[in-house]
Amino acid sequence: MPIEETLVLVKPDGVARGLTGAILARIEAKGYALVDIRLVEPDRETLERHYAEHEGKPFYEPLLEFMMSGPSVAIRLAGNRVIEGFRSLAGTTDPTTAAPGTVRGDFGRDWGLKVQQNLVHGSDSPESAARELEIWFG
Ligand code: DAT
Ligand code: MG
Repeated sequence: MPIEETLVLVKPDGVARGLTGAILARIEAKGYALVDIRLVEPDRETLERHYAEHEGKPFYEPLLEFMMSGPSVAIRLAGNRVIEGFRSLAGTTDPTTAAPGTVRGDFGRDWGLKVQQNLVHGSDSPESAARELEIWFG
């Protein structure tokens, strides 16, 4: 059983809406281990590194602005195949159509929604996880 680590962010909308606890409850119920957790207020440079793969895309600037709109919670999370497992728990990127039972499907609001307001981030590969954990936890 490959024990992995991944980076999870509860994004500014999740923190502002008071959903951090509900999201952590799902993570803990799944059995994942919290290795480290902290409240973060990233500067633009940190976010440019984190979202480097999306530079130049139409949603890039609004995404960075949104991520600087308030604090996030950064979590170093460990577990068996946790990289893929957390993304399954999070649901697909657009909350409008994310499956019920997922964080984005259950908590993503249908009204006034922007795709970037999808509550959580999870690394998408072992390479991304290593890179992102270095950015957020050093
Ligand atoms: P994910 O967060 O599911 O890994 P991603 O890496 O493709 O998705 O995109 C990063 C974030 O950018 C995503 O959480 C929300 C935002 N985003 C992605 N596609 C978007 C789009 N078409 N319009 C607006 N925001 C988008
Ligand atoms: Mg991604």
